[in-house]
This record gives sequence, structure tokens and C-alpha cells, in this order.
Amino acid sequence: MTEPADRRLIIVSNRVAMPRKNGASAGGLAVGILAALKDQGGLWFGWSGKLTEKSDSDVEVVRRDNIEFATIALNESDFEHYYNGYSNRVLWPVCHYLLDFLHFETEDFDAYLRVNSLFARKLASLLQPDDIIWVHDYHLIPLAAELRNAGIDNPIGFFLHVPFPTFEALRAVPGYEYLLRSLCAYDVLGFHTHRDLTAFRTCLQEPIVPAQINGDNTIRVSGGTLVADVFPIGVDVEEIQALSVEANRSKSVRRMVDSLDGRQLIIGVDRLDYSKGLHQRFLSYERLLEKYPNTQNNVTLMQIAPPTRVGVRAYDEIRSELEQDSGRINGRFASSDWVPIRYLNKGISRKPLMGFFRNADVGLVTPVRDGMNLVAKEYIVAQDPENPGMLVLSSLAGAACELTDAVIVNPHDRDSVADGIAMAITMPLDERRERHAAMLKVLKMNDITAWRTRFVDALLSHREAG
Ligand code: ADQ
Repeated sequence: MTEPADRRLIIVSNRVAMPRKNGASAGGLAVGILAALKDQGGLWFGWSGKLTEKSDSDVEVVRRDNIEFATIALNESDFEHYYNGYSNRVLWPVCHYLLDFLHFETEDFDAYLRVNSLFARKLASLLQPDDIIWVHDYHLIPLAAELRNAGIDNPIGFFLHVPFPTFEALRAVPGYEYLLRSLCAYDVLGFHTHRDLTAFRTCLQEPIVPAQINGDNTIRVSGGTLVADVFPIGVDVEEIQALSVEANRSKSVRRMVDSLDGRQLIIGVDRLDYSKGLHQRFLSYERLLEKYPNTQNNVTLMQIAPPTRVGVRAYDEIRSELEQDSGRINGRFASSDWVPIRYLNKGISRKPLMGFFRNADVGLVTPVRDGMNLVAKEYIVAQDPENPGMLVLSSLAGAACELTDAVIVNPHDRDSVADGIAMAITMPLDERRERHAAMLKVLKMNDITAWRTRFVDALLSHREAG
């Protein structure tokens, strides 16, 4: 067999994110993929971010160091229906168990199929026989089946960055039977946690997808055998540690620290998304200020949340809701020299971000549901091990399965979150050090390289065995 390092790794995702000069990329998938491709190199295929009136567009290929970026433009109307429609108004809310946000239109599903078939056609023209194909996320579930139809026999794996819903939630999705069958066309399926894997397995039911689930993580379906396993995504530990130390000396980070005037800093960093529990987070912070009056004028919450999916109504609404929340809480508690919430509605570059993490006494990560949550992991890695801050983490984030030494809270319970923050800001140094060391150990063992190599190895060994 050709060694994995000699075989070209092809990553496919909805959007290809070219590395930016300042390193700002507010999206876990892009951050994870770029870090995973950095060592091994390869080709990253997907949408360029450009829209066109044409139904077809040529592939543009650009090389940066050891990575080739191959992109296509998408038809404007197809994009609206495939991306904003079926992907983000159906699959995203259901995968996050937020069924109230589900909005289905047949034309959205049709466009989802059309775009997947376009992706397969364009990608097929770039492939070589030894390539290993790794498809990412819910936008591209039908891609393997489309590639197989086009005669592609290469190993194809799929990684889901969001949670996999239980059957009772999944069956609310029009087209779910088709999605399940499509998933079974992959050689390897990867999930963040055992909960997701179990949920997927329980969806394989007669008569939709008759399957035999074996003890070794293989599943026998009518078309053959696939592997479904847990591959929790990690972070680039060395890079984050180096950036956070470097950033700590930078002017922008020093200015931010000076402006706190000795107050403790609580930091939240999320894409502006209803799954991230930002409204509930602001209310929990308000609860902290009420319940623990000595925190008034002694803590500052800095929430960084750049808008995403602009134009999708639910996303526009959450933005104005948060503006109202922060305005009201600041109006209620602010004094002439203190503002309780600093709310930044924009992305910031990676380096100062890691510096902000290092100087924050609390990392507040309270999604109402999250596949993993890389911010939680980045926050831990960016800490000074001699005097680390403490992570307050939602039990509903995938990261809570690994980061069991964080202060775990229920994001729907304001008292639970407020008490968790109070506990974190008063935690003795010894306990903080111990908890931090335990979490860092887990993150070092399963860093971004381990994630990539485990997945690619699983893909290759499954094909060898088959
Ligand atoms: P996301 O939902 O985008 O990812 P997350 O895992 O937290 O969430 O990743 C966000 C990334 O973007 C982090 O690297 C963070 O530092 C960066 N980021 C966020 N806000 C930023 C800002 N304001 N400025 C700069 N950078 C910002 C999806 C899933 C997650 C899963 C990841 C990876 O929803 O559950 O963990 O993919 O699989």
C-alpha cells in the first residue's frame, strides 16, 4: 500500500477559507481544516464565496505553500436554497435539537441535491487514483453517493462537525431517509462524541436502512461495510501556546488588560448563532451581578461575537436581541467608571484573541448545543499554567465529554451558570492548576494532528481490510 503521507489528501467542505493575513477566521470548521492540512498538505475543494448567475462555473486552483485551494462559484439562487435554506434552516437546527427553527421548502432540498451533484462533478475532474477524500459537514451528506455514481472508487470519509440528532429529532427532517442512506455510502463516518455515534446507530432502522452493527465499529449495510467511530476534533496546542505567550506582550493586549483596571475578566467568543446560547448567557451574567453583588464593579464580561449567516432571519433576530440585552444590563448596572458587558459584534485576529484568552480569569462557553466547541479548548491551551483561568462549560457542548475538569453548568439554568462563574472566579490557585493540568493533558494527547491521522488511518485501513 502507498504510505498515507505519499497519498494526496483531498478535503471537501462547503466553503474554502483561504488563510487570511491576520488569521481571523470565525468558524470552527475552517480553523480545524487549515490546522489539519498544515503538516500533510493536500487539496481543499469547495465554494469560493463568489456567487454567479450561471449554473456552472470553472474550478479555480491556487497554491499556497503545501496546500492547493480549488474553488468554484455557486449560482446565486442555488446558494440561497442549498446553504441558507436546507443546510441552515433545516439541518443545522435539527442537529442542534432546536426544532422551532426548522423551516423546510422543497425547492431548498432540490437545490441541496443539485449543489452536491455539481460538487461531485467538479471534484471528480480533479481526482487521481491514489487520492484520499475527506468530506466535511452536513452541507455535503450526499457527496459520496454522487461520487460513486460518477465512477469514483477512492476511499471517502465523512466528518460531522455538528451533533448527530437522535431518531426522534431526525425524523422531523423531510428527506431524512435519503440522508441516512447517503451517509451509508461513505467508507468511514466520524463524529465528535459517543453520544453522536450512538444517536446515528439508533437511526439505522428497518425498513429505512437495515443494518448490522458490529462490536468493532463496523456497520454492515446493503451496499457493503462502513466504519462509524468517534474522532473528537482537537486544537493545535503548540501554535496556540506560542501565540498566547507572544500576544501577551503585544500593545493591543496590554491596552485591553490595563483598561480592566484590576477587574476580573470573563471572556466569551462565539459566532453569533442561536445554538451558542448567547441570550441565555447574558441573562446568566445578569443573575451573577444580582446574586453576588460583590461582583458588581469587580468583573467585566467581554463577549466577542461576529455576525454569521447574515440574511437568515433567525440570525438577524438574535443580533438585535443581544443588542437589547447588553444595553439593558449595562444601563441597569453600569457606574460612571465601569461597564459590565463589553459586546464586540465583530471577529478579531487569532493572535490577540489568544492573548485575550490568556488574560481572562474565566472562559465562558455556554452553548445550548454544540458539536464540540473549539473555543473551550483554545481557552484552556492559552492559559498560563502557573496561574490559569478557569473554564465554565456547558454540559451540552461536545467538549464537556473530554474537559470534565471544567466547571460544568447547564446553560438553560441561570443560577447554575451564575454559581459556576462565582465558583470559577474564587477558585483557589492550587485547584485551578490541578484542573488546568488535567485538561491540558487531554488536549495534548488528542491535538489536531492526532485527529487528522486517526481519521485518515481509519479510512485507509478500512479500505485495506475491505
Ligand atoms: P463553530 O460553531 O464555528 O464550529 P467553534 O468550535 O467554537 O464553533 O469554533 C469557532 C472557531 O472560530 C474557534 O477557533 C474560534 O477561535 C474562532 N472564532 C469564533 N469567534 C471568533 C471571533 N469573534 N473572532 C475570531 N475568531 C473567532 C463548528 C461546530 C463546533 C465544532 C467545530 C469544529 O459548530 O461544534 O467544534 O465546527 O468541528
